[in-house]
Amino acid sequence: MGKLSDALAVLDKPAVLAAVQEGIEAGTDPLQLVEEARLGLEAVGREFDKGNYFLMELLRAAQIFKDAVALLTPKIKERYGSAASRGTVVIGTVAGDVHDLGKNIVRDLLQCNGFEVIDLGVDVPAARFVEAIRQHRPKVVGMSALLSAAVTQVGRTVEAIEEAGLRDQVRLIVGGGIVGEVKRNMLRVDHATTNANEGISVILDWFGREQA
Ligand code: B12
Repeated sequence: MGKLSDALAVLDKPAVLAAVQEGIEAGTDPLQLVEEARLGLEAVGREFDKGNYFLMELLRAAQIFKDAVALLTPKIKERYGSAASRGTVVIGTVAGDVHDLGKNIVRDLLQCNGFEVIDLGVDVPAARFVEAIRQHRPKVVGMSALLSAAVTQVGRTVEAIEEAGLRDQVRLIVGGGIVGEVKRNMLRVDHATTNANEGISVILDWFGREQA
């Protein structure tokens, strides 16, 4: 791990922000800095798993990550911003799950790439996804889920979209920590990834192919 992820792993906010600033000044790709910070959060998760950290530490880590991302967002916009209007994507964290740091990064990156993003927030019930598809007619629906328990909710959301007769109008993409479970459970989604960049490029590809 690098300086940035190490500092986040020990919840040293001044060192995290200094490492981000240093990276910005050195011209490092802001998304690479986000990824490094994400690795730091992963380390925090491992400590939580082992019982060395508690909820307080998770919350503190999340806040430090947010502060780091706040410094990086203008740089991401500068580097990746696009004026093109490509269409609409609906995104949300599924019911029962309130993790949103990853979802927010994907939302910002989609906006940078010229998409209109309808962000449904966290703990989003299946019916709310269905309602948003009817209302906004997106080509793509993104679901974020980090809790293993949330895999059922991803399945329920897919079923609700199918039952509403809307499945052939949208492509479904899932991101977050439960991607492995989504694949193992063979949920009927079009793509699953733990990598925001891969997700964006798959979505760009879907929009490109449909416009061609
Ligand atoms: C920060 C954090 C929290 C914060 C969340 C703050 C917030 N606003 O999001 C708080 C403190 C609230 C929290 C709470 C809990 N947490 Co928590 N948390 C984490 C932690 C440390 C980091 C997650 C994170 O934000 N990572 C950084 C982001 C950037 O990464 P990401 O989400 O993976 O997103 C990237 C990609 O996956 C992708 N992506 C994400 N979404 C999407 C969507 C689309 C469409 C696409 C294309 C891509 C994409 O792009 C992102 C950028 O690359 C993880 C540890 C870990 N290994 O993940 C545990 C973790 C997820 N939490 C865990 C647990 C158990 C909990 C709690 C149940 C704890 C408790 N006892 O209360 C609660 C659950 C609350 C709930 N109902 O949801 C477990 C889950 C275990 C499991 N498999 O079920 C983990 C893995 C920790 C652990 N090792 O035990 N948590």
